[in-house]
Amino acid sequence: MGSMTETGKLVALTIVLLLVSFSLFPGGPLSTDVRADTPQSGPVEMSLSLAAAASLNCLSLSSCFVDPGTPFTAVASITSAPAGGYIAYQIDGVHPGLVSKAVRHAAPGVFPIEAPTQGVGTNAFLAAALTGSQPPQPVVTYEGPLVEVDLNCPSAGGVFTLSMRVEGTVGTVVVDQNNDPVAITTTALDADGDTLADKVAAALTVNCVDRLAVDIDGDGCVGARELGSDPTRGGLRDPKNPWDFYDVAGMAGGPDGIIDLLFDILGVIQHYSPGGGPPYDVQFDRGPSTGPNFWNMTAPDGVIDLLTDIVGVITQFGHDCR
Ligand SMILES: [Ca+2]
Ligand SMILES: [Ca+2]
Ligand SMILES: [Ca+2]
Repeated sequence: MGSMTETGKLVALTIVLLLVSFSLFPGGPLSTDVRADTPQSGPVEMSLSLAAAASLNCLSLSSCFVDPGTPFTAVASITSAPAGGYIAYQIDGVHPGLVSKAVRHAAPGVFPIEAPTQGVGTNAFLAAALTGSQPPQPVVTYEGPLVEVDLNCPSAGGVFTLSMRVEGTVGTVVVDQNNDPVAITTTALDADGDTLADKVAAALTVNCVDRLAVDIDGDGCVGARELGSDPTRGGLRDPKNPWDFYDVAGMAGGPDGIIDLLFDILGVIQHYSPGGGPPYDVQFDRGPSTGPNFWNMTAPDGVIDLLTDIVGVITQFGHDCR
């Protein structure tokens, strides 16, 4: 709690107990590439996202890639305010292995009474603010970024985890307004030393690796290949589109990095299902191309037909990312 006053602490704790359900969402004016999950239905939701000037790719709900040696910003936001509004926030986060360069309040116009941010230069941060200095504090329904933390991917690379936490007494279960239980089961995590255990409420993995050297979308082609100009080597594709390299598991084989007749083309043909019934199998399905090339295909659309799927895999015959 650091320098928060006792009154502020109580208010902040109350709000923290409300804000125990977290999600990822594309938020904040800094965001250049973030990943969203399915919007939650609860009255109070928080999110954790990344922003960067360049070299940021987020492809799963909880994993992003940043080039080694480049800066990025973690953004903690409120995405759904309580219906009755609120008067304070507290964000508690950890990022082991990454040292913060700055911790900022992101909504000073809404929360002018700011507790000094804590943790700059360490592996954790704590930030809290109020809408007013004395009761009755103005009640707000603000939704958007609350706290920003500047970090840097080490030149040597590595994989790091950002987490937001809530606190509670061991043995209790905190229930948020969605009735999502958050069990407080350990005192092993108590970064601020207040004897209240810390429960990891949400985490986001940051992969500090060269995105050109890895297969970010998991389709079998590394980024450098997908951005190349030779389609037979995996080029003229999108390193973030997992559906644009039609390598499947036909004839009981697995995806093998090359699109051939026996496994891939025949595999799709054998699952021909223009109506979506048997022998439909989603792994052989693709959605229509978005261009400019036929193989720039989209997510499975529920049918395996001639003009999209079979033609789609045939146009990629011989394309090789091995
Ligand atoms: Ca791709
Ligand atoms: Ca194959
Ligand atoms: Ca299809």
